[in-house]
Formats: sequence, structure tokens, C-alpha cells
Amino acid sequence: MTSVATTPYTGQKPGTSGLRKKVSVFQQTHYLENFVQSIFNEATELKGGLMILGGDGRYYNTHAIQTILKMAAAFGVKKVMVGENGLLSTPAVSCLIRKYKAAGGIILSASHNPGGVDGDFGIKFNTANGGPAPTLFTDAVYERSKSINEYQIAEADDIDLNHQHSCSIGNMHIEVIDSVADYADLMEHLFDFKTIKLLFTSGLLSMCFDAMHAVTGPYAREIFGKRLSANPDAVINGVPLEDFGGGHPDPNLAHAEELVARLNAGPTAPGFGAASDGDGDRNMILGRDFFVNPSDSLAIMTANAHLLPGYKLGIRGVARSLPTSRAVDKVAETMGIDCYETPTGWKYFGNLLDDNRITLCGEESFGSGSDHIREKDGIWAVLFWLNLIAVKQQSVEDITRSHWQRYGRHYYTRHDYEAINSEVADELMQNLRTQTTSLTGKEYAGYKVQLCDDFSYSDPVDHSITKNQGIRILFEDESRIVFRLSGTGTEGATLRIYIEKYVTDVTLHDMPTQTALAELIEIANDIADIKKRSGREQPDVIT
Ligand code: G16
Repeated sequence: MTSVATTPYTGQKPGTSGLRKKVSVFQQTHYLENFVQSIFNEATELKGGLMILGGDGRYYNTHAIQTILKMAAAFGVKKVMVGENGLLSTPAVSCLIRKYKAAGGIILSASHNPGGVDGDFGIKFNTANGGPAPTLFTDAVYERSKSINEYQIAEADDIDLNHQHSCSIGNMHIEVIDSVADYADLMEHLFDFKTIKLLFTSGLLSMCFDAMHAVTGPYAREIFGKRLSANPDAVINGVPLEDFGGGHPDPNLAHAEELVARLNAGPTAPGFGAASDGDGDRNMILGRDFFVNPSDSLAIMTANAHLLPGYKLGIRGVARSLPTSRAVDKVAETMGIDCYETPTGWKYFGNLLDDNRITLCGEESFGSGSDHIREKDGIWAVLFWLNLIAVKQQSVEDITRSHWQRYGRHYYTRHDYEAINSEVADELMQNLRTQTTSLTGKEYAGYKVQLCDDFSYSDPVDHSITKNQGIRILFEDESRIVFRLSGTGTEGATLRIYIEKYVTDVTLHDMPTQTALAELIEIANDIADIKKRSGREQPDVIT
């Protein structure tokens, strides 16, 4: 074991989901080691305990794993379970932590951000409940990173990650495990695989899942291919690559082009399509020539969960992040269950799940999940939809349209202005903040402001308060605009504007989304003065 002298780096503050930076930033001398040691120094429960380790396979994944293993041995971790080839999806890590009662886990991923030498890298810590470390913990890690002056590392050879086996570094035992098996078993326990399999074997449905050359490839091949006997071409881009094949592993209409083209190919197109992101926790659901908005997906799941084996006892409550549309609120109201509104970030759902207040939760950013683990879960969402199709014997589009018919439709869009100057973005938000009190009662093109504030969340379980989570403007007709800055970008600031409009009249459920929201988009531009302040005419990404 060696102690290495080091000096602190500024800016090792974890964002919405761990520390994300350019690969070149992580490659600076001792940069990774400083942050990992700061985690260990804070997570003392790892000493003498079990740790789960793996990542999404992006460039720098195996290098980081080898380093972390040696540092874990020096720190006194008793045992590490690491995924074969260094691969573990974020939901699989959460599943393994819970199943094997680990003290915590480290996940190497920058999620949906591009990879490769010039791309992004990231590191997240999950606690013993399987969920992302809470802000209190990440803030403490950041504090430690500001004054670190040494780290400990074992002098040892790299271990072989390419096949399942056991070995050790010093007193620390290492098990290189099957990345998929435990997770796939959990899925089989939650869903009716027999009925789903029948959909495929009887030729009633064919599917296309885009793994985007990221971590879900092996999971999808095992679950959809082997266990569910889906059509032979069910999984595309299924081999994990260090640069995701040059693509952007973000499952949305802009980045999953190949999948969208296949689903829109006319009457012979697959009846079901889906994609996941770099680390396998996001999902996009498509029908033939039909897109399911993630906020709608959460609402539809909530309304139908009782039809599926894992949720047949009903659901306790639901939660959604602030910017997620209020479609699920309507369902919760009808069902008479609680619906919580949290800040953006999966970590805010942890207490609600642990305290048994909710069963399902989700976010507009293509994330949904349940109390089966403590992360959002891409493959789980795909299986949920497949099981629903099997039970209802309806297409994705029919399921969604009947939902709108019953609960009304929330037209929804998100406009992103990426990599804008951070000062400009801060000023824009500050300007909105100063308007919060004066906007109430004002009218814009017939939309009257009912409430405007800077969202603050009071956790009902640990009573912590999280302030300044986004400006929300609520109109009297239930339309809503939310402004916030992203916490996952690695370049400048990303301004996100979330716009929704609630429409109950079924004859108005067929408008193109941007048309249905055109007036509100204009109002958002006016109130925030976006074009003038950002110097941009159009958003970079619309989802
Ligand atoms: C992360 C968080 C999510 C959050 C998303 C977007 O997702 O885990 O809870 O909704 O970022 O965050 P932002 O709007 O701040 O960029 P992931 O999939 O990137 O880990």
C-alpha cells in the first residue's frame, strides 16, 4: 500500500448525477484518484464491507476500474463484485447492492453524454439502499476534495476483467461477475415473461430495441433475445463500444434516428420500439409511427400497474420531478393516492421509496422506475410496456389514446439551449427570479398567471429543504412553463424550458405538439427574454 501526495482540484462538485467532466479532465494527474479517495473518506461504511463496481463501457472505464480496485484494497474494502468486462448498467448496480447487501457501489458513467477520447466521463456513488448518494453526502465529498493532500493505493497488477473469476488484491477479495444474470432474474420476477414471450412466438408483435452501442446490449440480448424469444433482429446497436459508435447515447427522437426510421417504415414496421442510454437507466418508448412522451408513460404505468404481476397489490403513491408534466397527477387524483413533486434528480425519490410512500416514480428526461431498485430503469420500462401490450392486447398508440380519452392529454415539450455562456444563463435565471412575485395575475395572450415561484422542496421524510430548483409559472387553465439550468452538462450552461398544456377535448388530441404549444412557447420566450439574452434564435434540441 502506498500513500501518494496530491493537491486538490477545484470543481469536483457532483451535479445532478455524480461528477461529470470531459475525459481529458479526468486524465489529469491524480484527478480521478482525488475524487475516489474523497468518496472513500466519506463512505467509511465501505471499510470491511462489500462494494459493487462497474460502468457503461465508455472510454476510460476499465482504466478507472483498475485504479479504483487498487484504491479500494488500500482503503480496506473487504470484497468487490465487478461486472465482466467492467460492464454494469446503473440499474444493475442498484439491484446488486440491494441483493447482496453491499455497503455501496461506484458507477462509472456520464450517462447519455457522448463518450470516446474527446467525450465525457463520470463517476457516481450509490449508497446501501442502492440509490444515488444524497446531496448531503455529495456535498461532503466535494468538501473533502477541496483539501485532499494524499491518497492510498495498493501496488498490484491489473486484474483480468474479461472473464468471470475470483481473485484478490492484498486482503481484498474480488469477484468478476456476470453483468446480466441477477438483473435479468429480478425482471423475470416482476413481469409475466410467459405472456410476453407468447406475443413474439405467436407473431403478434415484433420489436426493435436500440442499445445505442452502450451498456444495455448484453442485457437486451439476454432478456429480449434469449428469455423472451423476440424476433431475431430485435436488438440493434447491441455491442457496447467505448465511443458508442460515434453516436450520442441519449434515447430521444433526435438521437435514436435509426430506431425512429425503422418504426416509421409503414405497415411492416415493428409494433414496438424502445431505446436506452449510455448506462441503461433511461428509456424511450415508441409504437409504430408513434412516440410516447415520458411524462405520459409514467401516467399510463400508474393507471395500469395493477395489471402486472409485480404490482398486482396496487401502488401506494407516485412521484414526479418538477418539470415532468402533470399527467400522472390526474391519475393519482382519480386513484386517490399521493403524488409528490420533487426537484430534478433521481436521488430525491430515494427517501419516498424507502419510506414506502411511493411505488412508481418518473421524470420527463426519459426516466421511470419503481420500488424494485433505487434507480430509474430503462429495460424495466420496456418490459413494463411489453407486459401491458400483452395483457391489454392493444397497440402502444391505442393504449396511449385511450389514456388521453379518460384523463385528458398533457401536450408537452422541452426546449434546450445548450452550451450557452454560464454568466448569461445565471443572469437570465436571476431575472426570472426577480419577476416571480410580479407575474401573478398577469395575462399573456389569454393565459392568466395563477402562481409563479422558484421551486423549493421540503422532503417529507428527512425534512431537508432544497431551494432554487426552477422557476415555475402556472396558468389558470392548468398550462405550465418551467425554467431551469441543467445539472449534467459539461460545457457552459444548458437552459431547459419545459412547456405543457392540458387538453380534455378528444377532438383536439391530434395536433402536432409544437403547434399545440406555440402560444406558450412564445410566452416563455417573452417572459425570459431568451433570444436577446442568449443570442440564439432557436433551441438546440427539442424533445
Ligand atoms: C440525470 C438524473 C436525472 C435527471 C437528468 C437530467 O439523469 O439522474 O434524475 O432528470 O439527469 O438532469 P438535468 O436536467 O439536470 O441535465 P442521467 O440519466 O443523466 O443520470
